[in-house]
Amino acid sequence: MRFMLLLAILLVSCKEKAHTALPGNVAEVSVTAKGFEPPRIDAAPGQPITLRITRKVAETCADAVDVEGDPVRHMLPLDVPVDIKVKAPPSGQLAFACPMKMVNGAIVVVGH
Ligand SMILES: [Cu+2]
Repeated sequence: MRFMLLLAILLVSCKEKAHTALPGNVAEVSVTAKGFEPPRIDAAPGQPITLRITRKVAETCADAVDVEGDPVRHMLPLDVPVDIKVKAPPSGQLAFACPMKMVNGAIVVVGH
């Protein structure tokens, strides 16, 4: 399980696209057929962030999202924005994923 998580984090880290600025600390994320878009959100250390996730496709296993360190599974109804308040870690990243951990995303801490 740990290995899978590490693998997922590595896969996410390797994607260089879709760095997102965070006006108002709201990060808009869509669930599309490709997964979380963008899959990676850049953040400052300890930055409070509202993840606003909207599922845009009916056919996806990402009809819910688990955030690392958060015991609550957040359901994602179709076309309804769901706000999840999180805090960026001091360094590294905060991963989020569908319940089966097949669709992955992360808040990645950059800069100091
Ligand atoms: Cu899944």
